[in-house]
Amino acid sequence: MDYSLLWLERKPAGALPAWAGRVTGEVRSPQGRAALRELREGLKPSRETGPALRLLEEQGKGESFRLFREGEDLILAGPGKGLLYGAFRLLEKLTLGEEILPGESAPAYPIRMLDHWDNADGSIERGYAGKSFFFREGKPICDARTRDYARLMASVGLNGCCLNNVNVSGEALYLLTGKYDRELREIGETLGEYGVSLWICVSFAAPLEQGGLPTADPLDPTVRRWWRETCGRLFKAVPDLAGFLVKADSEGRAGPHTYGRTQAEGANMLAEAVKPHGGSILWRCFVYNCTQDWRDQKTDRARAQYDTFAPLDGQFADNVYLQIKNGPVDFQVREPVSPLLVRLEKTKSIVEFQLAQEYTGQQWHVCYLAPLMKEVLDFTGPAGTVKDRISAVCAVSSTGGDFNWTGHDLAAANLYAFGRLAWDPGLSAEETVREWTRLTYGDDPRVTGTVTDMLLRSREVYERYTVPLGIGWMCVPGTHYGPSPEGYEYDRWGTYHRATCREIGVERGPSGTGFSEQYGPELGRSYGAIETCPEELLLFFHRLPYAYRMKDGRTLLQRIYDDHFAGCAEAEAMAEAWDALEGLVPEDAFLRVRERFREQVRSAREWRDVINSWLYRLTLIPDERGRPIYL
Ligand code: GCV
Repeated sequence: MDYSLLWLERKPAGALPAWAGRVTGEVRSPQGRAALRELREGLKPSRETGPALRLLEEQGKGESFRLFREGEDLILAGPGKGLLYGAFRLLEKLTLGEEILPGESAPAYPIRMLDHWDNADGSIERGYAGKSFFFREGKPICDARTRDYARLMASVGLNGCCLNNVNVSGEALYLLTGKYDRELREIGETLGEYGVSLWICVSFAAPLEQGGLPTADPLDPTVRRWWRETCGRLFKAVPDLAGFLVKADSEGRAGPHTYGRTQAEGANMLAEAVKPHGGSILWRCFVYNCTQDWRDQKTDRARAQYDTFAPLDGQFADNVYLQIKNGPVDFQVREPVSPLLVRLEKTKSIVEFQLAQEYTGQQWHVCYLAPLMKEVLDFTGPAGTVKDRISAVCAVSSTGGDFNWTGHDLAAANLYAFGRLAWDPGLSAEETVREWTRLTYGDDPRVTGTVTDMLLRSREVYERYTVPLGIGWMCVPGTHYGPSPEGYEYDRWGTYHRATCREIGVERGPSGTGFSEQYGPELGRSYGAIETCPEELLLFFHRLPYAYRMKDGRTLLQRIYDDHFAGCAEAEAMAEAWDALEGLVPEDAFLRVRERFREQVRSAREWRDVINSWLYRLTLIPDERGRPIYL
């Protein structure tokens, strides 16, 4: 096989419970049958009589499962999808050697999906793991990998897949028009067997671009009819289609604003068209001015999504989900939680994480994202905690056609953790990383200890040698890899740190852009005052002189210098720790990861030297410890 099965490679071994010797069940649904198949393949039952694992398929569309004992038998009960999730959970627990306890499990959210930014030509926007396995030469494809992808998804409880890039272009524009119905139906059925629904991205301008109409105005009756008829045909031809994901009025794409309409008018028009088919609309909130003049100090990109969408709360149809990136700007290694996630009272929302490590090392650097996801899910704002307020979760996928799916072997931990947290946001980042490490590399404590430790520290290490204290955006424009402290500074994207020889940062408190006030009075006050703002976000919220004293007495500049030295040294130490695992993990994995660490260390040193020397040249304030800081 030209790809691995990641955490599904390991199967239960050793002394299994008596019931594992026989697996029976009357299952009707495709997912129920898949559950039975997975259990038989995983447990290799050898008896015809005696204690058994029995599957009981119940009516209904739910996703929960129950486990209970009847004499010597273990019963796994639930609707088809529930059986599937239960089967994978059971196999995983047996592989980990954990006790199987009676109980019930249900997912926290009905939609738990991956958004693929795959293009029809086989490239992947911000893809760091090879070519698309969904598209080849301009066409969607369905093959054995599609099925194995679905198995991997189901094994961690994920149930949705959006096939194509939100920036819909090329042949992907015709996914809507009937040209690829057969391929979409096939992909939908294959994913559906494992409980994964199919979504596609559509262009808001489709009536104009594909439909030949003179406009895409959402209030125009001919446009509305076009969408209704297009959906009528498409949903019939592709029965597993769950709906559309839409990037509108964003980074140059058309949307309702193009026609002087609101975001609600745009989203609701599509919602009306998909509703008769049980479909939903995932409407992205990534709407901001991407043609800003850097001299304009009033416009603050961080404010944009809240300012656009909060006033529309209550105006969206019930099959619209507002899709909100985890932070107010764009997937930086450290941002505050998007205030919109804790603001909407009457509108469904879906949080969007980015497993594709666009700004977090592009799957060359190790950066375990579960701590970031937990920080977001557990964040409490004036209207409650994110995990209780959202209705769904999604993540930009990190997968591609590479052997290991995620470019960096250790980046698979992010995919795993996302699935587990989407099912149960109460889990901890530690629990998920320990599970993943043991499932992937076995139980040698030297391996599990090293790998879990480095993964748990990796985000902060990355943050330290790149952009500490919430400053963000010092990466190379376009590629977003490697340092370029002023790369985005005089550009149009609204991503400024406004560093001079005296000060650095954007003032987002009440005396500045007022962004902090979007968090309501209490939190707003805390973020808005320098003394109470969490230090890790200090330069996100405040503009400060380099001589500002941090809580530990160091100056701001010294802290930035120190972070770069420390982060880089930690990256070097992580690489050495990995080297010490030679012979303890499979050789091919060892070599792949070692190659990645070499690049991470090279890049970390570059970050350290470029950022520190740029600051030194700007300020002429030397490092108090006299370390070499200029190239
Ligand atoms: C898919 C950032 C990325 C773009 C991406 C965009 C988005 O700007 O750099 O590649 O486009 O976010 O999330 O829509």
